[in-house]
Amino acid sequence: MAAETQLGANNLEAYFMPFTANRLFKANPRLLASAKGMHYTSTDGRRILDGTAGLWCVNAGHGRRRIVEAIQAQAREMDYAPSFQMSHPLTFELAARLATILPGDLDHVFFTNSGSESVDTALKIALAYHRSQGNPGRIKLIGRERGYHGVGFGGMSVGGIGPNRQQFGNLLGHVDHLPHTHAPDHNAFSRGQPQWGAHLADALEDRVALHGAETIACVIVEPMAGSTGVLVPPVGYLRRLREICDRHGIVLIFDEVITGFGRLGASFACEHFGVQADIITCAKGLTNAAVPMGAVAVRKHIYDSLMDREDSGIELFHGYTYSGHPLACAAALATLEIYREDDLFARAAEIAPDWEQAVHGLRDHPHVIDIRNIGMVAGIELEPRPGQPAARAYDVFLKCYEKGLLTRTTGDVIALSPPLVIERSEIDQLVAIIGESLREVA
Ligand code: PXG
Ligand code: PLP
Repeated sequence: MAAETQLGANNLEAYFMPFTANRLFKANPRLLASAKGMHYTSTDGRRILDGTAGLWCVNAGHGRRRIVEAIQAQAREMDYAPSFQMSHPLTFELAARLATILPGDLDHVFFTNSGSESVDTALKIALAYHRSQGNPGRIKLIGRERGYHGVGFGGMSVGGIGPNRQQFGNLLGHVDHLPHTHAPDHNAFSRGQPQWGAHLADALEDRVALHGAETIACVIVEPMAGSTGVLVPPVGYLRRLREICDRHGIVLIFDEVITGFGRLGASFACEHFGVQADIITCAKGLTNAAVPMGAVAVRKHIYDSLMDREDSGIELFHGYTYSGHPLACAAALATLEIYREDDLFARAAEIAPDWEQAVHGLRDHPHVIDIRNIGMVAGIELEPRPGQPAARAYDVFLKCYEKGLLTRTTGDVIALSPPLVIERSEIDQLVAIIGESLREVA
């Protein structure tokens, strides 16, 4: 055990950081102390513009009083209620509220604590659904290259980011992947959805021909792939996936952990693209990230199929200690109120054209080889430094942070997703800092 003198925030050793270069970070730590609106304040007292809504999750901006007070009041009233064979009123209220904004007949909501748990839950519901339909042979899960579906074994297996899988080796079986949709030769510097690439969805027909539809449970995709570096779906691509799934009785899952709650300028990507998924996963913006929470919404026919049985036993052998945690429900209900009162999804749609214009203004800056955008998301791809993939973008991230802007990089892509409350002047400031940083890095 470490000596007592080593305890405290100055000893960085004990904490094993997630998805972080631990040794590099601990040699030069970046610690945030407080947050309000569009800004963080670091422990060294600097004000930092939040260009990433935390990790794509603080959609309504930081420190919203209504959410803080809802959490405080709930903590005083009841800390926890068991989630199995018991519940509390807020879970039902929240599910019903969500059903009113969820597209189509996505009317039933299962609660989790994160996007990763939502993904594993959605995959399990798809499998259980087919079984309830008398199709126990439908067990294959189809993901997509470059997909990110969190870090559980299910999400990792259907995911398509090499390093996230390769370190672990032991993945789920019966998984296949569609090709990714990134096509810079055709689509570089597209504004919004690229025109070329709807036919890439036809790879699903090839998978059906290969495996047989009667073996395939579901297809899971991010409607817009975020973590891999902002890949916007080509016009017509998602609709074509939907058609092929319909033709073959395959459950279509949209992983809306990033795209949910206004990020694209609509409640969900389903609504934005006019394509109905059978199951959607969400998390992040559900509580404005104030308390961890995720959710899985399923269409009526899936829920009904699971409920339609003779016995009176448990219909789904799945759940979490903290499914529908009271503090998370209180935070989510307050968050949904803010989204409605501020009409925040519409606001995102309204400022998205200015956002697009501003980020594409970086086109002629050094190192830039592509800029992609949709809603309040942008990806700026840099030419990698020879032999040092991701190093240049990481240096831009560090420069921006020094200059008071939080960005996120993945490979050589700078990914931007500010809170939806960002002002036009702040968009200008954000773009100016990135521009300066691009000029200063080698
Ligand atoms: N699915 C999708 C589409 C996601 O984007 C998850 C699942 C997993 O959610 P949890 O809550 O278990 O982390 C995500 C999460 C980044 C970044 O900067 C993206 C995520 C998380 C952290 C960082 O790209 N996405
Ligand atoms: N591991 C053990 C030993 C447990 O008892 C439980 C839950 O009771 C879990 C894991 C799962 O934890 P959670 O429900 O928080 O996901």
